[in-house]
Amino acid sequence: MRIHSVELIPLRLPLVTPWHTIGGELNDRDVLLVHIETDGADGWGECAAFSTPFYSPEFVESALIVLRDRLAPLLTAASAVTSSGLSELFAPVAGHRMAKSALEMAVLDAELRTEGRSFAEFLGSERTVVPAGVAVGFQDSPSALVDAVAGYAAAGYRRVKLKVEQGRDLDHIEAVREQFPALSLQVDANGAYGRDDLGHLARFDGFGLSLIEQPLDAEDLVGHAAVAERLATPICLDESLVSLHSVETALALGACDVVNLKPGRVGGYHEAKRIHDWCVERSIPLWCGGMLETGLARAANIALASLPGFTLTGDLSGSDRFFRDDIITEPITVVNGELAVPTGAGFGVELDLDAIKHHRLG
Ligand code: NPG
Repeated sequence: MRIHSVELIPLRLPLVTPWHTIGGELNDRDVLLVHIETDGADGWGECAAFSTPFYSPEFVESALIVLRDRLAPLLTAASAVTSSGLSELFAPVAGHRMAKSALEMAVLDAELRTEGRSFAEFLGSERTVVPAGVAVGFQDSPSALVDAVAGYAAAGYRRVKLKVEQGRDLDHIEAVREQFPALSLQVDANGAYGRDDLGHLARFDGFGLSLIEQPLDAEDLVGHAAVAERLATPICLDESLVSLHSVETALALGACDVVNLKPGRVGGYHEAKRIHDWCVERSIPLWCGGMLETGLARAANIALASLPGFTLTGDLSGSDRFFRDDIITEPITVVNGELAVPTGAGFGVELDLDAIKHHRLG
């Protein structure tokens, strides 16, 4: 297919409640959308980067520059583009995986809409629903955390992930576990601990957690191997895994037992599918991570998570978890603890152009 134009649309979407995380508090989700016009259907993509580089080196403005000045020109200059050929087309640009993933999404959406196929069908998925899981940000006290978890449990969420760091961990997890003895519970440290904290982390083993996510720095695979050796609770990596190669390396070193797969972080859905297939062959449990996506990437992630290798519940919640006013026309809703896999062409959601106009930055 030929790409006629690439439009970059920065948005600021207010969050339903502030999100307290490593490195601060978010009141809004700044997000960059990509809209392409082709000789077939239009396509839409979404960049996972946040407004500041607190989670990964990329951020909205860096992605905007890379997309505008580096990636989009490669795309519009090519005489024939396929989503599966983009990693080669984008090879002159090192890194910037979230920016690349946003453009890949738009091309994939356009391809599938042109063919009238859904993303789930393209992936070869057979499930019609996936379980809904929720991530809960830091709360001021264990009791506030228990209240927040109670709300999500009542809304039907099948598993809950808590953020943890030194000083906001043992008593917070304990309070939730005491109140919800049977809840499927996991924790995410976003690299908040160090190699000296192994003894402290070992105390997490008493809470019946399904996993501990990214306890140490993203680059410290050797340290993670030591944590995995010491703890009975499975270790999952997030920030450390940026490609199939890094997944292979982490597994080879014994740095993790479980993979959190985020398409934006690994450069797109094609690489995500390769990682999925590699993990399935080796029986490595996978789940789909979340980046406070709008309904667009959320819909795509739900389809991805319907593949058989996703044996654990992901950070996949309804639109109302984060946004009062999402940018898709039909919100994504949790029904009986599950989310429906979209069946429409492309990612299967329609963009609300008025909402996009309303929230557009600049
Ligand atoms: O459900 O979309 C969601 C959010 C899940 O916690 C979540 N994402 O580290 O996995 C993470 C995390 C995150 C949130 C990272 C905000 C960075 C910023």
